[in-house]
Amino acid sequence: MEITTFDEFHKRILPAFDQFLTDRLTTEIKQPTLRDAMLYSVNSGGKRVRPMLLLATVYSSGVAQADLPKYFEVAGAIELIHTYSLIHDDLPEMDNDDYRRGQLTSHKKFGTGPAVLAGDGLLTHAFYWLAKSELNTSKRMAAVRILSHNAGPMGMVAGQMTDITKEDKQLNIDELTTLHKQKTADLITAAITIGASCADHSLSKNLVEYAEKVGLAFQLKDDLDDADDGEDVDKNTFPNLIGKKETEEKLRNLVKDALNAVLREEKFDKKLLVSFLDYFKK
Ligand code: GRG
Repeated sequence: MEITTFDEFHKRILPAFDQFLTDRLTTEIKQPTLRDAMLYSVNSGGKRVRPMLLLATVYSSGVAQADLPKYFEVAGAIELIHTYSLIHDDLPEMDNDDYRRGQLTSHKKFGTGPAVLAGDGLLTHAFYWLAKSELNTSKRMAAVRILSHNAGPMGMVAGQMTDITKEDKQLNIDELTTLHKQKTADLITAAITIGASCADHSLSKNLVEYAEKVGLAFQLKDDLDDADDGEDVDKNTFPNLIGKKETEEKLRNLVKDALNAVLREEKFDKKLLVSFLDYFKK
């Protein structure tokens, strides 16, 4: 039966994907403290938005549901990178958070050294999974190239560096947009573009535009949610820079642009990526 909404897709695919993550990390990581720390953060209640976007893009490109497990290593690699970035972001020398997703952060549970190493392990292991995946060589190389470009010093790591070094300086709109694009949007863009390229969908300007708009919208929604909770009062965020109302307007425009971009995409079933946009209305 065809899956027509992102929520339904998430519900149907997630159990097997979660099992895959746990089984593979449990069998592959032999060092017990490292294994425990890596599994603790991977299984601490993340929404799995990035891997599900990757798999939804694969499915929307015409791959059958039964064949999606062939893409679990690639989708898993994105989740490992995302998890490492959160562990390191929470460290005392970065954001210094005690809790994430309602649970103790990695360094609070295991200590700072083990938390750094759990992050290092997840980052490196992501590329092991990409290299070992069932996809053909050119698809694997494309995935390695896109992920290292968007998650590394040309993408997410650069954004994080700007974030921690410009903490005391008020950034202007362009600087803040670049920071958010790198820190948050680039990994989300990678999920969608890797999904398309793995599924032989010719990567168009439209899909890249959808991915970039969704990536930035993701950060704006997170900033608005945190502002509602009274967090981030003196941080570089859009609500602090341009106000809540204007940030909401900006978010609506990003979602509208993302919708228009994906609707222009040819030879692609648009239903799942259109319905993902409901995420920004919640
Ligand atoms: C340490 C190199 C390095 C990078 C850290 C991602 C990041 C860069 C920092 C996190 C800061 C943050 C909370 C940004 C807001 C957007 C975002 C990435 C939210 C968390 O993503 P979700 O909502 O998280 O997908 P879950 O918990 O569902 O996995």
